[in-house]
Amino acid sequence: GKTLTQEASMKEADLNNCPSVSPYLRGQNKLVFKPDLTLEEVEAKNPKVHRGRYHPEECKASQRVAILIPHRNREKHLLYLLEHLHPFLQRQQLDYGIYVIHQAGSKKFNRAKLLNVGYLEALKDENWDCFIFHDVDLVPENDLNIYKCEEQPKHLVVGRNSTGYRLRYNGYFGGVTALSREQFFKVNGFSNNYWGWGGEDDDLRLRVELHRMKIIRPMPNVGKYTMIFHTRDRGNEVNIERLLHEVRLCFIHPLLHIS
Ligand code: UD2
Ligand code: MN
Repeated sequence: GKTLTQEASMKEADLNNCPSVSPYLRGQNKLVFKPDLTLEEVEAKNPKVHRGRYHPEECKASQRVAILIPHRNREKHLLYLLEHLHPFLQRQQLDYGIYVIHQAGSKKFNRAKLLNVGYLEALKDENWDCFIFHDVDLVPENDLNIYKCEEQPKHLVVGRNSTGYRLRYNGYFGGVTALSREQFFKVNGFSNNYWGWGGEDDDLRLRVELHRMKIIRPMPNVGKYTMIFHTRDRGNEVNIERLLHEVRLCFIHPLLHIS
């Protein structure tokens, strides 16, 4: 006879591909943040998620997507994000896993390094096709903002509530980005050298440009996020060296420009 896993994988092989547009999408969604939300409630609402992973039962997803969330001391934000992201990703019929990469201790925060660690660790579980690098405090408002990778690196945050939903500046690449396994490998990931707040997102953009890739974005009415209010965290003070790193990079590579 066949083993259970063989049977399961045969079943999966029989499935049709998921449609190019999921029938469950709703578009713009009004977000509500309940002050007394608990993890148990979020778990109860997502019975088909196991250890942060889910895949549609009715069809075969086109990409396996890992969501990587850098984290320290933002428990409430994490809860709100998980509450919204699980149903959001399921409506998109994705085969996905959510990873929270936690920085222990109280030394300077290093978002970029955490995301590099997440990429390498997640690949030990599964040969993920696509990686979404995701701030803990950004909740997507519109499920037409598809959490899949494209031919070019994708910046998903066109606008946030706090900045009037406009692109912060030309070349802005922070918040939530989608790079395929190959794209992220090609640019050699993030720099590990940005300790504290700022610069690592612009550095990644420069890496992308150096490899002659072009950043794409969803339509402004689709790439909308609510950033849950916060002040600057202790241990993530502004990194005054951040501009120095970039100027150095642009000096070595005159093709680049800082914007
Ligand atoms: C902006 C970018 C962010 C990053 C950062 C500079 C947007 C929307 N986001 O975020 O992607 O480039 O500037 O570093 O433009 N975090 C913790 N605990 C901490 C500190 C940070 O969990 O103590 C994580 C968390 O996922 C957070 C992210 O790091 O969302 C970015 O930190 P932030 O939210 O304080 O910075 P912000 O909003 O200026
Ligand atoms: Mn933030």
